[in-house]
Amino acid sequence: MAKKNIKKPVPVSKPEVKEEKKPEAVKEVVAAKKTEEKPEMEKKEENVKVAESVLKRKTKETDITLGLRLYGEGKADCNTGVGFFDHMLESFAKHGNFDLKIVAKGDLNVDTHHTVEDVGIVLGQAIKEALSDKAGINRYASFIMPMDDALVLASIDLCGRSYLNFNYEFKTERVGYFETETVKEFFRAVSDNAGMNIHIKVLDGENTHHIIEAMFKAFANALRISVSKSGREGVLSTKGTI
Ligand SMILES: [Mn+2]
Repeated sequence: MAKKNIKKPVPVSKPEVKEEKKPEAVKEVVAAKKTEEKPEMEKKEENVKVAESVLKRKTKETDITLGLRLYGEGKADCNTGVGFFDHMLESFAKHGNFDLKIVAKGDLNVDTHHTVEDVGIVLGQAIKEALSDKAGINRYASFIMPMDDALVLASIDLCGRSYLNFNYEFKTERVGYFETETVKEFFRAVSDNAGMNIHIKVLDGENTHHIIEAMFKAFANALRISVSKSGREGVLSTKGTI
């Protein structure tokens, strides 16, 4: 790890989480969306119209409220107190066409680890809950995301079992005051809690910001495709359940 690349940590003891972002607001956002008509979606599969969840998780380290709509419009409002992480989560929502609202108050006076990992835990739980019985979806998807110098593959299987294949070592320790080693912890937490295989491979790239952003966008696109309707009936498994 090249020392010269390590920026001095920006003081993070006062994360700027806006006061008006109360937990109830997430419910209001999702509840409001329920009233918006999506006729062609609602006619098809039961799991499409309920493919959303609102979760709250509080520990001594973090307090997180998260609302997710899998078949959304790419709208996001993420306030974790870590600017680069908010940027990644909003990219994830935009490119996955999800609606995502997150208010996370973590122990940023320690570091960004707990906040990033715990948002991954709650996002994984929300994906699992929103997917319901997984009937009629593609289940698998792979996506190769170019972003300037970066080229990143994400391949996922919503199989109900967790597995993470992520062996990329970042050349820089931080982007802003986001710690790059937490990217792997984020995807591990999503995999564990959604019950999802996630493979992420960096095929090329120099710039750490680009590489991480390409990871989130590749993952978003793979998830968007895997939760999309396959046109086939039932669950895609010889076991009859996933
Ligand atoms: Mn960017």
